[in-house]
Amino acid sequence: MVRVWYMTNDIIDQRLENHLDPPSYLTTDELYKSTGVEFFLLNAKTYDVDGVLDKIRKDRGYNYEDQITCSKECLPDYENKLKSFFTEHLHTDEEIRFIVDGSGYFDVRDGDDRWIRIEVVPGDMIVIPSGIYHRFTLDMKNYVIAKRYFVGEPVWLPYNRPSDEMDVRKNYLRKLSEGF
Ligand code: KMT
Ligand code: NI
Repeated sequence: MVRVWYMTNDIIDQRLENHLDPPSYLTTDELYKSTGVEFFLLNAKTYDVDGVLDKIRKDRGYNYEDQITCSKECLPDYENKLKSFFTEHLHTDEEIRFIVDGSGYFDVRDGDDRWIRIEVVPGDMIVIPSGIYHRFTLDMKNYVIAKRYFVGEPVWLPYNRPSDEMDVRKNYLRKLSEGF
């Protein structure tokens, strides 16, 4: 079961869960309604043969795929990359990740600017809409392998907050106000 919760603003270690006191969880439906983030639960053992991932890729036109390993040993420029992943930013396109090993946390802002933390584990596919402020961190295991998808030529460029003047941000806020 995917776990999604509101975060405390008092972060001592970004790799911990950082719950409110008491913890306050959301369902994936509530997550979608308050952020537009989509979530698919796939089978981590059979995804390459069961056709579910293939169907999502075809339906959504994800014609680009690669794989990223985030660990001290495997990710070039590890410290700086992790710092930029955790710096609040947005993109001009969706950020689509399918977790195949390890785990981590995607944090997204809701319409009231509260941080929502989404735990990702093998079999989880997350689609973060263009124009939403977000960030990513590893957890205490310091290890994740994710497949990345894209429509067309990939653009991974982050635009750090504030980027409120960008059309993609304005479009996101319009969709949020219309309920997606
Ligand atoms: C990103 O863009 O934040 C990442 O690719 C993080 C690693 S994928 C879980
Ligand atoms: Ni990003």
